[in-house]
Amino acid sequence: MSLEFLVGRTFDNAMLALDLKPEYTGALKELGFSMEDCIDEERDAALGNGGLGRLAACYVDSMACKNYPGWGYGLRYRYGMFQQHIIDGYQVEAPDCWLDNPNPWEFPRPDVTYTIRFYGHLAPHPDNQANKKASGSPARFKWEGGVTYEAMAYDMPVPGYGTKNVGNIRLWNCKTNHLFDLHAFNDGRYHDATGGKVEAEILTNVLYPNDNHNQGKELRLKQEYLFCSATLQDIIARFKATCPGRPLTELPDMVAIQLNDTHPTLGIPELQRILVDDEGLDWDTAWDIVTRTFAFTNHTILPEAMEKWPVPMLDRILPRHMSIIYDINLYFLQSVERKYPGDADLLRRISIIEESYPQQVRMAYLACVGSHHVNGVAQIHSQIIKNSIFTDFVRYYGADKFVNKTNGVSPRRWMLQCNPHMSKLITEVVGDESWVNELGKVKVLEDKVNDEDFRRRWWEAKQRNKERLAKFIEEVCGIEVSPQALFDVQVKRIHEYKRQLLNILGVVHRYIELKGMSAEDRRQAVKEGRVIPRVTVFAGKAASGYWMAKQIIKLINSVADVVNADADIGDLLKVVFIPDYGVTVAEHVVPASDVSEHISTAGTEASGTSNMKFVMNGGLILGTVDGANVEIAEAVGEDNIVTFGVVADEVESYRHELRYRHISGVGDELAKVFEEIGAGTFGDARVFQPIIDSITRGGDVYLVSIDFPSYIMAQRAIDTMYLDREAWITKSIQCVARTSKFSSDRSIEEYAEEIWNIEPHPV
Ligand code: DL6
Repeated sequence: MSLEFLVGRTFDNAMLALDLKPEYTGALKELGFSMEDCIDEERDAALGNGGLGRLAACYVDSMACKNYPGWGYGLRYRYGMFQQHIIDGYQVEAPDCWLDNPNPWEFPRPDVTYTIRFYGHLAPHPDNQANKKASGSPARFKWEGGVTYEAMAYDMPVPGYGTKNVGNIRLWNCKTNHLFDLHAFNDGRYHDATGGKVEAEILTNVLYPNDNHNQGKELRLKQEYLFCSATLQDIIARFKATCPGRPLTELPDMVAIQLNDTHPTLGIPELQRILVDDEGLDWDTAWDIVTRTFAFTNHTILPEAMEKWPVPMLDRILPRHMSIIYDINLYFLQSVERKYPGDADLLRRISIIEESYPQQVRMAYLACVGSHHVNGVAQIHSQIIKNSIFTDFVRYYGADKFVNKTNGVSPRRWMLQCNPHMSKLITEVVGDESWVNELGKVKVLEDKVNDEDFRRRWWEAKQRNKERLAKFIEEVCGIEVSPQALFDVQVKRIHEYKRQLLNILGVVHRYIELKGMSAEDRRQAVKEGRVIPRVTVFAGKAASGYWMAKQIIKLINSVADVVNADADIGDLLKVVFIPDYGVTVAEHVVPASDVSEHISTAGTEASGTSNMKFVMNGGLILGTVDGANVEIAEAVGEDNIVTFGVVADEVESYRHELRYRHISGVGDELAKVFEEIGAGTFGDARVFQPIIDSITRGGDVYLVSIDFPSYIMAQRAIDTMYLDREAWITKSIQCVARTSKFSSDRSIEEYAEEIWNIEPHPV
């Protein structure tokens, strides 16, 4: 269950999966069309913000390819992730009207429609007395009144590569069952006559554009519940249809539900409600079914991303669920109290209800209590959650409930589809295309590391990808870049913790150094390899309400304007911000990187997945000791990655020092950069002052000033490494040969075996 699926385009992926691309290309040619143009006509299905949504899409792909009987459930947003325009250097949002034309990749299922209730009141169930007397468990209720909407299913097929299995993403669309209020119409209240319809449509209208940030909006809560209720009703209906006569106590033997972060956590009280109120099971039997069915993936520890819903809001919109959550919490706390008698502080800390004003429901805790397993998404992250947000739960439940499932990405989309040149070479070495479903086979590339001809062709493949990206940059941004330069890219959501700021300040530092040389010095330095021509590429969206992130975009574009127009600098440094980053733009960028940056403050990035995509395409990583970078370093070897910066364990003490100003100043090199910005070199300095203040006066929460010197050194190390082209090619080949761990097939196999207890089931 995932509120986000960042699918991107389907056409190319489907042709490759069905091995139809050559025939289709030939047929289109006969008709006078080019396949590339045709592919470019498709709009991205952008039903997600970033890594979390793209991960869900990769996982459905892997389930299909590996023949696991699994579906994705999500919402069919009318407007997906907003389109980003850059105007005068600033991000400007426009709606993503991806459904304005009919979507050929979906099957409407009008027969699969469920009623979803909001508001209303609780009435005792007629069976209540008997039930309560018999079991002593909480009462059964009838939830009545309020408003009801209808959720209708749309299925998006996901064909598996090299198999007849087809995965499915079932997306819910909301409509009302009161299409027209004739009474209101007859009273002359024309607007009210269709008001219900309008409000219902609003529910699945728009994806909330927040990545790692919880806004706490009422409409979002309703979206989450609509999603959970429709999905749970559907799962029960499918269980009854496919296992006729079998009792619901067998549901966990037939069904496993994975919660993609806390967003679908209302599924837990919803299943309990269905089992107790609709199906008439007693509380304990129902709760046993629930806790054997759900498992929960945590994707972040950023406090601002933690979902909490105010009790009064939940109580008003979902009164039955609030009462169920109270009961879940009561039984949980009673059992904690039995294990650790008299520890009132533990009960306060571990309670699903936070005793703030107003009280809040801690969704991560509810997800943890209602699930049989909780997992993080990279080794370091899984360890961090055990030592931080879930530390009391680890003590209570024992460590076995808390596991790691390192993320992965689909080699179909992120190698075969986006990088045909490199894929062709791999296929040649492996002997066939089977590596696409069995990525371990790319290991044989190691045998080719000393093969002259292969090395030359490997380098050429990367060059062709860089040429393609250069052409794309010229078309989209109007900036000419040299494919001979080192391509250094950072493409991901714009967020202070991801530190695009560190990167652009590093670019300014480089610019100052270049400007400080005479023209002759520069020529000589290039000749001697002391200066490596560079193209620094940025792309990413900022949440529409995230002011600081939007200012960082403005800074990047302002620096780009000045640097790119500077005739002294020419091809030695170019800065590009590609607008409207999404899956399709990523497919252009990922195969073309020499270096990609994954430079979050240590301990803040749960995993990252683009880091995996870049290494799989023969690009080196410049990264901090964070998220999946750690495991990538282990896999490719310390020589094939450049790391820098403080480690996670040190972050808190640096923050403390910075907060209380025990560390003064920001270091000479960063001070020079701030002076240059302050002098107005990149436009009105007042615009950028708040960014500088966030470091010099705001406590520098993300430790930009602390990591800046080591970042500059790491960038120098990369320049030196790139000079030695032969060594670089070796590293690039080894990166690809050693990345099989990061296939989403491996992740899915782990989920299947260790959490879901399911086996492949080929059609
Ligand atoms: O697990 C997928 C992805 C990770 O790779 C990123 O490191 C992490 O930031 C992201 N988390 C979120 C959390 N959003 N919420 N809530 O997007 O998940």
